[in-house]
Formats: sequence, C-alpha cells, structure tokens
Amino acid sequence: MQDTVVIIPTYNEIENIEAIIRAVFSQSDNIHILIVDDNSPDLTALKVKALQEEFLNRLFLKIRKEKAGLGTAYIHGFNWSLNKSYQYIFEMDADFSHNPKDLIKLYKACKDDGADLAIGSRYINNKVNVVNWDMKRLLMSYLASKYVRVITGMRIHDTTAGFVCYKRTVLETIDLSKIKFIGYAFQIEMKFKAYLKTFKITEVPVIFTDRTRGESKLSSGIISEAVFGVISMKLKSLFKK
Ligand SMILES: Nc1nc2c(ncn2[C@@H]2O[C@H](COP(=O)(O)OP(=O)(O)O)[C@@H](O)[C@H]2O)c(=O)[nH]1
Ligand SMILES: [Mg+2]
Repeated sequence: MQDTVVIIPTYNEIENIEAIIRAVFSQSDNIHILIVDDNSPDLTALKVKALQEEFLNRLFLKIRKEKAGLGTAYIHGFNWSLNKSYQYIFEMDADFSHNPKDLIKLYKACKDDGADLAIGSRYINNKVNVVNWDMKRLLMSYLASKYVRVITGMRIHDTTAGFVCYKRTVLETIDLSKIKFIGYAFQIEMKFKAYLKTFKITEVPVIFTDRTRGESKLSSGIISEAVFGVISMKLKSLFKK
C-alpha cells in the first residue's frame, strides 16, 4: 500500500495510542501515519514522540496548542498531506472503533474499484453494524444518518461516518478553507461537498465497535451543530446553484 497516509486526531488517547499506531503499521509496510494531537493533558503526544524513533519517517506528529475540535484537526492533516505526495488519505479514530484491518478494503475501493471517496459504513445493506453502543446512542446515530439523507438528498447511508479514504483529487478540489463544522457535522459537510462535486462515493461495510479504553469526547454542542448545520448547509447549496 504505497502513497497512503492515515490521519488520526487525538485528544487524551494515552490508553489507545501505541496500540492503534502498531495496528495500523502492521497492515502494510508502506503506510504512513499523521497524528494530530491537541496538546492532550494525558501526554498522548509524548508517547507518539517516543514511537517516532522506532517508526522513523513513517510516523508524523503535529501538536496543536489546545483542543480545537476534530474538524479543524482533519483540515490541518489534509493540508499537510496535500503538501506531500500521498494519493490516498484516510480519516480514522484512535479508539479502535474503526478496525485497522478494514483499511485495506477502503484502500482497494478507491485504488481498484473506482471510488473517489470510500466510506467505512455502519448502516449499509439494511444492517446496523455497531457493537457495544447503548440504545440511545445507537438510535441517535442511526436517525441522524437518515435525517441527513433526507435533508441533503445524498444517497449515502452512513453520512456521519468518520472512517474514510479520500483520493487526493477530492481534497484538492474541495475548498478546505471553507469547511465550517468541527464535530459530526464536519463528516457530513465533507461528504456533501464531495457529492456536490459529483465525486464517486462508495460505502464499504464495516463493523464499528465502541471504545473500550479512554473516554468519548461527544458533546451536546456537537450534536446541535449537526442538527442545525445540515439544514443551513443544504439551503446554502440551493442558493448557490
Ligand atoms: N485533535 C483532536 N482530536 C479529537 C478532538 N475530539 C475528539 N478527537 C479524537 O477524535 C476521535 C473520535 O473521538 P471520540 O471521542 O472517540 O468520539 P466518538 O467516537 O464520537 O465518541 C478520537 O481519536 C479522539 O481522540 C479534538 O478536539 N481534537
Ligand atoms: Mg470514538
């Protein structure tokens, strides 16, 4: 797997960071990782620095001054990746909710099967492939995906998915400086922008497992950003036509 970078944003992931880095590298010798850490108080970045000696020129680290949200962490990572020669650029969580073994499936969907953007999808084929979420969280996520599908018109089942492989051209084409959202809505916005540019979007079934270590950073602010953000995003796109 050449020309590939996996961007992993981290905030207080000391319990997961080493294992996730090793698990990703064990998938292929040619994969690179960029960790974007927001100065985690649990010193996640220090662990990454120590591992950089072992994974020389494969493991990269950007430390930002303070917690500034997943969306801006990814935008930073995308710009960093576009400055290098990577052709396949991944989004992935640090907490093992996304199985590193699925990286290859998503990569192949882009490299061999013509997708511009491959989504690791929990809600495809009328299934709900989520392990260990309580009913409330599951329903919220599932209904959110349906809601976004109806409002935006995108024919994607898992619109809030955060396990994604982008072909370079997608990130080159989207104006990253105009991406507004920072939480779940960021994931929706990126897919919507790719959809408006008529890129080919493919959903690849994956099983999402809730984290067993560390804590979720989900907040109610992130949820309301998504609920209202989706409507305003759609309206703006209609006026721009
Ligand atoms: N750099 C950075 N990473 C974040 C931030 N918020 C969440 N993350 C990371 O984003 C990923 C997903 O967050 P998580 O808390 O697991 O969200 P959940 O899966 O929706 O509960 C994890 O790798 C987090 O460490 C943030 O503000 N900054
Ligand atoms: Mg998580």
